[in-house]
Amino acid sequence: MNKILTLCVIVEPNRILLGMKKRGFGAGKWNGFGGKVAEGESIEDAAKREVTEECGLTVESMSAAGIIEFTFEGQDGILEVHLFRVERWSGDVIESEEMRPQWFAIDEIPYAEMWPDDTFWLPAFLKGKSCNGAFHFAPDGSVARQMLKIGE
Ligand code: 6OG
Repeated sequence: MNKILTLCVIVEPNRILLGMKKRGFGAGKWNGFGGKVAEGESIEDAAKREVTEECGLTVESMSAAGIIEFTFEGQDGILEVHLFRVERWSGDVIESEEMRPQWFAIDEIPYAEMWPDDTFWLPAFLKGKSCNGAFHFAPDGSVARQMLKIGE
């Protein structure tokens, strides 16, 4: 079964806000903020809700930046992750039960402690491009196959 998720990346010209996932799927990795879309909720509303829940900020403006599908060897189902670029926000960054947020300089992104797909699409995303694609993970957690279309 397909699951629809969101992933919001909060960016400034020279830095990016990531969160260290403290528990659950992807624990121990830095990532953007996001999660599952609840029943009856729009994908945009879900994205904004997760940003507030996970790092305390209120999204003031964001734009859709592509969809990436993730599959895992030996497992049924697809994770359909909707990417958003958060351009304006308000409030203060607050650590949550799920995430420990931290700003990183654009040239110091901790790729070695992130999902391995990020090295493929995040550099283009940070240049303002849209990223659509699919990643298939091997049982050891590496990317076995990938397809990526970088847009405007
Ligand atoms: P919860 O399970 O906490 O939402 N996510 C991924 N992000 C990247 N960069 N790569 C992946 O490769 C991912 N799989 C899931 C989507 C999980 C959060 O993690 C993202 C959500 O923001 C497999 O509700």
